[in-house]
Amino acid sequence: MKTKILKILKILKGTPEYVSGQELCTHLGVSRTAVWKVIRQLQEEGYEIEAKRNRGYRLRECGDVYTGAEIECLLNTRQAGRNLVFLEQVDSTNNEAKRQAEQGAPDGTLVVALEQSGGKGRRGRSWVSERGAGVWMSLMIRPDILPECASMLTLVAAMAVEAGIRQAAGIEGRIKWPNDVVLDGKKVCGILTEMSTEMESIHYVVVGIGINVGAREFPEEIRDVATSLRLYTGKDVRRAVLAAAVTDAWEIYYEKFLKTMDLSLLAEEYNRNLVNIGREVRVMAPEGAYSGISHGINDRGELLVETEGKIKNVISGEVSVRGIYGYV
Ligand code: BT5
Repeated sequence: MKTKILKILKILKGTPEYVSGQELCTHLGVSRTAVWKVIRQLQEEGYEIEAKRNRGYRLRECGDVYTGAEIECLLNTRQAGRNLVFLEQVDSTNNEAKRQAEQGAPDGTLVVALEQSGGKGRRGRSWVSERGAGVWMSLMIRPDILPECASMLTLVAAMAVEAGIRQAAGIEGRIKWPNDVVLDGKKVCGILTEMSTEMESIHYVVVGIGINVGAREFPEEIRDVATSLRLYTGKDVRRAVLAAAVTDAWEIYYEKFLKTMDLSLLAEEYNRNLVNIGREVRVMAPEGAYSGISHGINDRGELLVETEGKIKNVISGEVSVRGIYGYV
C-alpha cells in the first residue's frame, strides 16, 4: 500500500494538485486512518508531504530517502527487483540473497541493505560497506545456463553499473576487467558473483554489487585505491535513484546476454568502456605473473592479452589484472 500511495503522490509531484484522503481510501480500499498512518510513516522516512485540510496530500520533495518502496517506485523493470528485500543491516546482501534463494524466492529478487557487517570481496577479501555510505545490493537470478557461463554475468553487471552511474550521476565511469568500475583510476564499485550448482546445472546465481556513493573517506588500507561518487563529483547522488538505474540497466543487458548465452551482443560496448584496453597490464595468474598488452574481451568475456607475440585468453576467477604502475 505504501508503494501505491507513493506512486500516486509522485505522479502529482511538481503540480499544484492535491490528492484527497478520500480518493486514496476509495482507490486502495482502506480506511482513512490507514492512509494517514502511511503518510506519517513516509514523512518520518524523509518525504516532505504537505497535508492540507479539505484538500488532501501533496508531495513536495523526496530528499535522499533510501527505502524499498522508494526504489520500487523508481524501477522500470519487468522482473529485476520486482521482489525487493530492503534491510537496515545484514551480514552480506549476497548471503541474504542466497538464503532467499534457498527459500524459493523468485528470479530477479533484489536484496538491498543500508549497512553490511560482513561485506565480502572475492577470495575471502572483505568489502568496506559502512552505513549509508553506498549502495550494497545483490540480484538473485535463476538462469538456464551452464555453470561455466556464470562468470560472464559479472561483466554484464559491470556494464549495468557503468550505465547506472551515467544515468544517476551524469558521469562516465570505466570498467576494469573483470569486476570493478573505476573513476580516475580508483575503484568506485566492486562486483562479486557467486552461484549454487549441481552437476551441470545452476540453481541460482547471486550478483553482488557494491558502489561507494556518499563516502567521504576510507580506511587507511584502501585510501589509495578507493573513491566514491561524492568524492569524485563533489555532489550528493541519491542512492535510490542509483540502485534503480543500475537494476534497470541490468535487465536490458541481461536480456541481451540471455539471447546468445554469451557476450556477442555486448562485447563491443564493453570494450569501449574498458579502462585497460590497449594498455600494458600485469596478469597475476596462479602459475606466475606476466605482462602484456590488453586487447579487450572476446565474446566469452575472456581478456585477450598479447604477450611475447602471442595472444593469451585470460579467464576471470583465476587471476588479477593490474596496471604496470598501480591498480589500473
Ligand atoms: C570485489 O572484490 O570488488 C567485490 C566486492 C563486492 C561487494 C558487494 S557489496 C554487495 C554484495 N554483498 C557482499 O558481501 N559483497 C557484494 P575484490 O575484487 O576481491 O576486491 C576487494 C578489495 O577491494 C579489498 O581487498 C580492498 O582492497 C578493496 N575494497 C574493499 N572495500 C572497498 C570499498 N568500499 N571501495 C573500494 N575498494 C574496496
